[in-house]
Amino acid sequence: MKERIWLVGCVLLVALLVTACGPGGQPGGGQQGGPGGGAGTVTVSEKEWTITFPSSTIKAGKVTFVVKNEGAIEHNFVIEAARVQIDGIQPGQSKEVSVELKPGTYEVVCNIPGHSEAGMKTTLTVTQ
Ligand SMILES: [Cu+2]
Repeated sequence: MKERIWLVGCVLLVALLVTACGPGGQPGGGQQGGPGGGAGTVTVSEKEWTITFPSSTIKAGKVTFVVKNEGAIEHNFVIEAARVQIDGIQPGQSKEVSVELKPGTYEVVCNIPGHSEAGMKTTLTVTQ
């Protein structure tokens, strides 16, 4: 009987966590498609030591990156080939940048010394 209560408790907890995330909690769906093509808004998560995109492939055109620092220290968001640079994103803070992306492969990094080497480096593929 005791185990059963535990089980119910766990199920409730999971349900609660899922609900807490709510709509939009799950970053992107990949099908946001803003006006005039493009990927619309793409929410990027940064923390030690990863940069996470909802999808490693997005559509060319106008895109707004909303970069959220979910880590404990400051991070930057840099896509050199697209002339994108956001400096000084503090823990818990979000900053955004809009850019027109052409098809290609872009390297995305946090350019604070040591961070990309530690893993804050990823590749974004932009398709036609
Ligand atoms: Cu960093």
